[in-house]
Amino acid sequence: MAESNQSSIVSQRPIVVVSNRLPFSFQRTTKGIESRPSPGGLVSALGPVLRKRGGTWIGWPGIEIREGEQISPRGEAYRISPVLLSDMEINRYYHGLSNRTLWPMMHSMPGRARFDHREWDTYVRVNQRFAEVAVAEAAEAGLIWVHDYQLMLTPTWIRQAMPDKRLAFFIHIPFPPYDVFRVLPWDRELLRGLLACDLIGFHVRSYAQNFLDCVERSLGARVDREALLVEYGDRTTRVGAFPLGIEFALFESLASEAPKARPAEHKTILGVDRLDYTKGIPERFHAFERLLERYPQHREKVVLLQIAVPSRSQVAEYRALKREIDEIVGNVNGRFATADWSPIRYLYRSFSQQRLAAAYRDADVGLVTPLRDGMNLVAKEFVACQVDDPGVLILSRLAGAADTMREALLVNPVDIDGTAEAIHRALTMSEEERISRSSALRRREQRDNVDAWVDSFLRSAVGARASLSPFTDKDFSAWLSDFIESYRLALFLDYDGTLCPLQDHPSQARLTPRMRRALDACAERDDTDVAIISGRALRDVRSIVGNERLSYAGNHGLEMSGPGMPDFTHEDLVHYRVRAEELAEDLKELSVDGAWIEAKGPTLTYHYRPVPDNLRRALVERAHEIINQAGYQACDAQCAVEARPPIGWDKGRAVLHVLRTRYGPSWSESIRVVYVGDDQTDEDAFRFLAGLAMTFRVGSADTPTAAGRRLPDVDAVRALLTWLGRR
Ligand code: ADQ
Repeated sequence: MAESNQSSIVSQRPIVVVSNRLPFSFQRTTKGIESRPSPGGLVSALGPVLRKRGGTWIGWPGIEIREGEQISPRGEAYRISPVLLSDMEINRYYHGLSNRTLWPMMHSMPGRARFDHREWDTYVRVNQRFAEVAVAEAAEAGLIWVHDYQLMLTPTWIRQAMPDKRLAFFIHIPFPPYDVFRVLPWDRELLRGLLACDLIGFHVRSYAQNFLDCVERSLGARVDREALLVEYGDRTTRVGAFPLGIEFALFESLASEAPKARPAEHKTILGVDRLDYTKGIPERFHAFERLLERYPQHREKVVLLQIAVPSRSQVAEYRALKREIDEIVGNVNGRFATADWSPIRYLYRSFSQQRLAAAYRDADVGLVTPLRDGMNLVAKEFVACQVDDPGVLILSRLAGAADTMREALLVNPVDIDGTAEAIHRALTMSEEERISRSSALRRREQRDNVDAWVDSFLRSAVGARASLSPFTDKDFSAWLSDFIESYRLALFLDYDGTLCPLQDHPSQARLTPRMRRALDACAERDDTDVAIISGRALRDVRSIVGNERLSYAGNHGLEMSGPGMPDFTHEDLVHYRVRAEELAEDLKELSVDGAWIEAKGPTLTYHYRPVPDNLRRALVERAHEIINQAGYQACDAQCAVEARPPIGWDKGRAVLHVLRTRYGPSWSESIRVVYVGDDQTDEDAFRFLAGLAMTFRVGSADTPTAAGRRLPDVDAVRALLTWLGRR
């Protein structure tokens, strides 16, 4: 089916939304559990989409749900599926790893972060649980849409269970630069989790660029900065900037309808925030204090009204912040207050949207000064509510919102003097200028409202699947030129899955003429030594490749032969030839449904590629049992279980043997090493060579790897060999 056809079908199908919290708050009453929709743009924007197409919203309900209790709100046209979490899980996954580690790290405040492996383990488990619930709900869905930093690993397991399902992610907070993100002990895991998606959305382009830097530098992924694409193994992920908007019409009408207060005796500067250290509340108070110092004409004429909604009070930093703010308010008021005027009015509580809208409308200045903020919706709500005499928005240039809200007075929130000047300018701004700025801001927010955001995200999420253009010489030059320079090159290549695609039967795996030419070109160079390192028997791999200039390692390096080194057979192998024959006998009971045994002298491989998926697990488990009982090591390979003698020898040890024999103990000073493989058994070599060589893992992005980079498929390996052959 054509891709565009497919995407229009996808776009009609139900959606599964996954977020930390459900879009309702629940309360246990005598009549059972009662629910109330949570206020907020995201809920009101996604609700109608879910109602129209059907679907499920998955999240943590925020209260303990007992066995058999129903929580789906009555009359709702979409399903609610709770993920139940214990107190311990909430503590470690939510208050811990999410709010004490990821929140400060993502806001580029590593000094506030703490790193605890137990919390990480719980984060992993809880993310997996969210994934399991999503998979159970998503059979019919055209899209699974996961939200925010609490669930960055969840896509991993969804992708494993549903390789073809459309899977998208939106990050509501900033994505920090590489130098900050890599401080996280689990940076690679988190990046890999996100890359299981087809689309990752950020508020602004610079966050997407930071993400591209991270996946390129930490994971060795290939990125296209123009097209905003990431290729990681066999998967391509699109990234993009989707600046979130608000329910503009709702705020505008709330502001128009709210009862008017009597004319104020003073001007009002308004701050509205969750009480969070990223919001820059102390800095804002200090800037206001500086204004009163510098411009005494504003004393007794201006009030700073700060509405702060309590937040995350389980976290010590937030309690400390509350104390700090109380103290600053006390100091400033103590210093400047007169008998009938206090400069700061500080309300520590939540406001209804109606009261909030009235406060926005009646303010002369909206003071939005976060130290870092993914977007910041308060700035947008303030703008939407300027229905009468418009107030002036002062906005931190460190908020995502500043990317588009250019007509605001932009400030650096840590520059106290600069912010004080901006407040003075706002308080004294002419009506004409206020109207010009406000109407430009309002027009944009009206157009780019939350519905437009949902539309554009969904269009991208179900649109045609993207892929990067094929590898060019430029890619390999960037990766390898500085590394190889003019050194001699030792090139190690796995065979099956690396030089030719995996086949049902190993005898069908042949080099294509183009691959053979690329390989021969490398082998013909005087400054390049090529070794094929395979799980096949030595004789087999040598005859199938058939180029005598190459070295060969068979049985994962237990036997080796090639120019420049004496033939090698591991000394313990003689003991295993007979035992391997006996093991082959024992395994015969598993030669069913097309599964078969490849005898390779001292080792053997049990192949189960032809076996139907649902029968594989039992066979593999039994194969492991039989192999282990026979005193061999059972190792999983691609649709196969290898039986290897437990003699502490693997591809890593074999590579080291070749390098030392051929080039001497100080080989790393005289040559450069490149290793390419696709298999679990190549991981031993990747680990051994970490920091010593350039390593590439071919194929699926799902399996973690110790290799420095990934290549999507055998064609990319051919492109690499072609480049190496003519470098
Ligand atoms: P938040 O950090 O919560 O959101 P923000 O975007 O400003 O920050 O949203 C706050 C919301 O809470 C606003 O809708 C506001 O009206 C409401 N609110 C604040 N104080 C309140 C009070 N006292 N009473 C009632 N309501 C109050 C995260 C990211 C942001 C990103 C959003 C959405 O940190 O950068 O913009 O998600 O993606």
